[in-house]
Amino acid sequence: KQKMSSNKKMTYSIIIGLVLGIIIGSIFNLYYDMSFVQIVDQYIFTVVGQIFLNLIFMMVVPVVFVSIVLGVVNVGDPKKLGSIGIKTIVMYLITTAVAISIAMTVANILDPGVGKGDLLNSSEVSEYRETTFGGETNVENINASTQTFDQTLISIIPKNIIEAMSTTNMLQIIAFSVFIGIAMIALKDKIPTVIRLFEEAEKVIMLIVMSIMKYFAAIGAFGLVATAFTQAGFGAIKSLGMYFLCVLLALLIHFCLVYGSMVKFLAKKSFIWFVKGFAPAMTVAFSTSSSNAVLPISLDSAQKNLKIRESISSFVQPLGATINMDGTAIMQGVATVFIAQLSGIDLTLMQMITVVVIASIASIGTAGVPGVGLIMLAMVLTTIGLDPAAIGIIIGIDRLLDMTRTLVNVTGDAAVALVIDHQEDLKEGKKITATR
Ligand code: DAS
Repeated sequence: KQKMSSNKKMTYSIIIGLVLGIIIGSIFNLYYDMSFVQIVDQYIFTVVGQIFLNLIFMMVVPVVFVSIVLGVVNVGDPKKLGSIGIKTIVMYLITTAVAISIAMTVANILDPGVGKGDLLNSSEVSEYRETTFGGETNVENINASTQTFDQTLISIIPKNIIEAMSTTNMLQIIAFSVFIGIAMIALKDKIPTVIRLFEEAEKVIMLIVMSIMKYFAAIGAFGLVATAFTQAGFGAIKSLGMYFLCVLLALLIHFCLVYGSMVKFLAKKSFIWFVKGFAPAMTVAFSTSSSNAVLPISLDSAQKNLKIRESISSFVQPLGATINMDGTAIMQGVATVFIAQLSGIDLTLMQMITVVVIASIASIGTAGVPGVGLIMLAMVLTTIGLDPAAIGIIIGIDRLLDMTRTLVNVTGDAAVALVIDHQEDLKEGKKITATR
């Protein structure tokens, strides 16, 4: 009997951990007022989940730094790197704009917010206005919490790389790694030891990542999901059922339609093969709700299972973890229409186009950490004159939606990497196999 690959075993064990976490978390949510439930949640679920999260966050900066330097060195030519970079960013912006358009279309058809205007008077809205905006929601303090486009551009170049690494400022770490990689290309023959050092460092780092996955991922995923469902549960979803469904439906349509077509028609691969190959990363993205945290596993799944060149995967995916968030854009598209409907406002086409542009640009500046999508949503809402305090209504179930949209965020990065890798195959005239 063919020995099940350790990769598959790990994925199945994570999925079992997730399912158990959802079931037990939902049951515990029904008895949340019992001190036993709160003790288990605080001292078992949360501890186990946070240890796992910290373990993989611990590896993010080393993985991103070493793999991008090596990725750039392997591309070998700054001009080619430039063309890969441009192609990547263009595809990221297009898929994000398509994602928001799908989201707003779904929301305009299903009308999740029509007739629910009373939600705007709920206590969550006033609480959110108090805690997040200090009482009044004016544009100044929104922009203070989110970078404008020019600030995002300037802040790509780090003033201090140690500070960039200590704050996991992904765009700055990527920029620094690219500079190092380009310098190493220029000095290639003179620095064989440094190149060997990076190659061996990557082996050490990836062994740690895969060991964390092998021994901790299942229990960690269980803990993270169990605590999320214990605390959020399905109670909050009741009055927001249509909103919740709209986001999930839009995510599913985008995942199958857009990524399905990219994989099938642009990368000439089977979509099922793609989903199976990237499943380990999807399960960890779902558990951690953080594109950054899942990066090491995303790179490993893309390179080992999807056979994407390291030089492409290790450049395209870290970039995508930060600037490409289709899932987040989908939540923002649905939430904007939902909140407009709560306020009895029919968005004009111009306003919708503004949302598409703003949310696409806003997604460039956001780091891939839990809950960041809501912060950007405040800026999108303000830009089209909606009250950002209304976010208080959807924050209760956002943790559950964050899991699904982060899964879509990282899958979108892998789909783009697969397409660009296929284009490299064509350039090198490599034999095209339907599925590897
Ligand atoms: N959790 C974010 C991510 O890591 C997405 C979001 O908050 O919308 O991609």
